[in-house]
Amino acid sequence: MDNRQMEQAGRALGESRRVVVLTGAGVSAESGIPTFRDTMDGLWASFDPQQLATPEAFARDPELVTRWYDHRRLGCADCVPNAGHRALAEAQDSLEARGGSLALLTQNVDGLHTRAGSRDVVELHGSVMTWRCSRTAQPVSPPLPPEPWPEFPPLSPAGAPVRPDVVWFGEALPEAALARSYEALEHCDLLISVGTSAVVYPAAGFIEIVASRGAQTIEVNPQDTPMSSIVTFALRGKSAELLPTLVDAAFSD
Ligand code: BJW
Repeated sequence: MDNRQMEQAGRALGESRRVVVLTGAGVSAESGIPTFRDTMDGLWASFDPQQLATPEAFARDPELVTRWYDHRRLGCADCVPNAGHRALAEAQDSLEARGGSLALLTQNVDGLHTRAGSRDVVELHGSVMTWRCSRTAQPVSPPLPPEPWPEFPPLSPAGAPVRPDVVWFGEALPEAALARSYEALEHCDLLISVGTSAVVYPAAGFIEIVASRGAQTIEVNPQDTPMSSIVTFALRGKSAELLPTLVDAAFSD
C-alpha cells in the first residue's frame, strides 16, 4: 500500500463535508461472505450466481433459486460486521459531529452495515433477510427464523412462491433508494467506492457521475476495476485493513 496515497486520501476525507460511500460485496469478504463473482463453495460450486440472480431463473426453477437464497440468508445471519463496516460507521459519526454527512449506499443484501452501526443505509439491491410474495408483493412477516424454510419454494398465503426482497438483473432498483442516491451524489464533495467490481449499473455509474462533476473519488479494492482510471486515489488492499487506516488518517487530530 502506497503510504502517500493513503495520506492524501485521508486528508481529502478529513476536509470533506458531504461524503458518499458506495459499497459492494468486497466490504463483507472479511466477514466470511463470498463476493458475488467468487466461485461458490460446496453444493453450489457448479452454479453461476449471474445465472441464478434473475427473474427468468426464478420463473424456471423457483425451488433452486429459493434454496440458494435461503442458504445465503442463513450464511449472512451467522456472520458479523468487520473492521471495514465499523470504520464506515465511525466516519459517519465523525462527519455528523462536525456538521457534515455521510450517505452510505450499498449494493449488498447482507444487512452488515446497519448491524455495524451505520444509519439510514440505502440498500440499492434490497435485502436477503426479507422476503415477499412473488404475486402480491406482500412482505412475509414475522421476520424469518434462523432456520431454513420447511419447503422449497416456500408458498405465500396467496399460494404463490415467495422470493427474497432483492433486485435481480433486469429489475428496477427501489425508487426511493435511487432518489436518495442521486440527491447525495449531486451534492457530495467526495465519493468512496469500496469492494465493488464496478460493472453493475446503475451503481457503477455513480462513480462516473461524481468524477464528471470534478469532485474527488477514492477506490478501495485489492484489484483494478473499470473505474480505477478515473478515480482520484486508488487504494489497493482489503477494506477491513484500509478503511480503519483511512478513517483514522482523516479524523484523528
Ligand atoms: C475486496 C475484497 C476485500 C474482494 N476488500 N474489496 C448500463 C450499461 C450496461 C448494462 C446496464 C446498464 N444499465 C442497466 C444495465 C443492465 C444491468 C447491468 O448492469 N448489467 C451489467 C452486468 C452489464 N443492470 C440491471 O439489470 C439493474 N437494473 C436496471 O438497471 O433496471 C432498469 C429498469 C428500469 C425500469 C424498469 C425495469 C428495469 C439491476 C441490477 C441488479 C443487480 N443485482 C445483483 C444481485 C442482487 C441479489 C443477490 O445478491 O443475489 O446485485 S447482481 C450482483 O452484482 C449483486 C451485487 O450487488 C452486484 C455488484 O457486485 P459487487 O458488489 O461489485 O460484487 P463483485 O463480486 O462483482 O465484486 C467484488 C469486488 O470486491 C471485486 O472488485 C474484488 O476485487 C473486491 N474485493 N475482496 C475490498 N477484502
